[in-house]
Amino acid sequence: MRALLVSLGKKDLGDVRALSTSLGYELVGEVTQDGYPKPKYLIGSGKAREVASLADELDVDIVVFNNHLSPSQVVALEQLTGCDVIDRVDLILNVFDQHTFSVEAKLQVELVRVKRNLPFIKRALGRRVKAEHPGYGGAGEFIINSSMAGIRKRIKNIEKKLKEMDRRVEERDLKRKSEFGLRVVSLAGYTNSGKSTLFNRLTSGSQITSDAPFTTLQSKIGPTFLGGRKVLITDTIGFIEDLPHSFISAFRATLSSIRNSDLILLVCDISEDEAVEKARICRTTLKEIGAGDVPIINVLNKSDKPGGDKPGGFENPSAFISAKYGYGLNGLKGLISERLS
Ligand SMILES: Nc1nc2c(ncn2[C@@H]2O[C@H](COP(=O)(O)OP(=O)(O)OP(=O)(O)O)[C@@H](O)[C@H]2O)c(=O)[nH]1
Ligand SMILES: [Mg+2]
Repeated sequence: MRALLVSLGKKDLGDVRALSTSLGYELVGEVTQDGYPKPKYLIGSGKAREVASLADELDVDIVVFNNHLSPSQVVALEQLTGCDVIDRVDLILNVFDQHTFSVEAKLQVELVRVKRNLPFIKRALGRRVKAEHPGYGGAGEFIINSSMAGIRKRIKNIEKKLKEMDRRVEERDLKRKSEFGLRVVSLAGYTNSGKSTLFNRLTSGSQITSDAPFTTLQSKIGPTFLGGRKVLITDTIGFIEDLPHSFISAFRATLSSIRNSDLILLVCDISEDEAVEKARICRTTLKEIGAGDVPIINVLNKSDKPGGDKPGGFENPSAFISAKYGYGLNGLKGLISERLS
């Protein structure tokens, strides 16, 4: 699938490139524009026409926006370019679909998708039904309302199931603490920063790791021994810039392992130029998921890579490690023991 990336504002293109590549898209061009969002196409009309002619010239199948688009902007852009148009949220959802195997993760992704599609469905349904059954308050209105009621019922149903899962997870976490006195250390951080690689190092676990965003979508818990004491380590879904609130509320149960932990290891890929900015995004997301009061250790990972030797901008205590090659792990374990005691 040949893809053209479009971005409005000074946004980093790294995430959208990585997400597109992991979906197998061939990136054939990029168009960026500075300035404010416009109602019709998000980008200016002149720029939108430029995108359309470039899409034609480069034989593009899909136009991927690095921003959020409204339903009417998607329709307008599809009409103008003659290509499929998706935005940043669709892109993330498509990547999630690839790695979603558990019932819980499937429900969470479905919830985000159904809620997101609601205005699209209402619009499309309205057009079709009203053409067949015209007249306000007539049969057309009735069909639209009853179809929308079915979709809303599905949303309520998923939310109920997820709430139940959330309750079970909270109960289990509480029991671990109160009955067994176990301390829980959670791995959190930007997607692809090396959380699962570190999890495997600390617990001898076998979490799947790969150089692609959102490889992990489900929480995993494993034991380790620190200073002769058993400690539980959890690995979970990574964060990304501009994650819509709908994801955070849908993934509440999955993220509760972070919320209920005694200590967070904020895993950062220190070799990236955006490391400090990504850590800031993660700290904001941690607050949004209700984990703002849990103490944090900055774990500066991938220090073996070129550019991985610059601590600039990180507060103490920070541990320099390479989860891949196993450097710095004893220092990190010492720091964890110290913070848990
Ligand atoms: N060079 C180097 N590569 C690393 C290091 N740690 C992890 N990686 C690589 O970085 C990529 C991502 O690692 P993961 O452990 O899957 O990262 P993650 O944070 O769990 O990613 P998601 O689950 O997708 O959010 C993989 O290709 C790892 O081999 C490291 O210390 N050094
Ligand atoms: Mg992972």
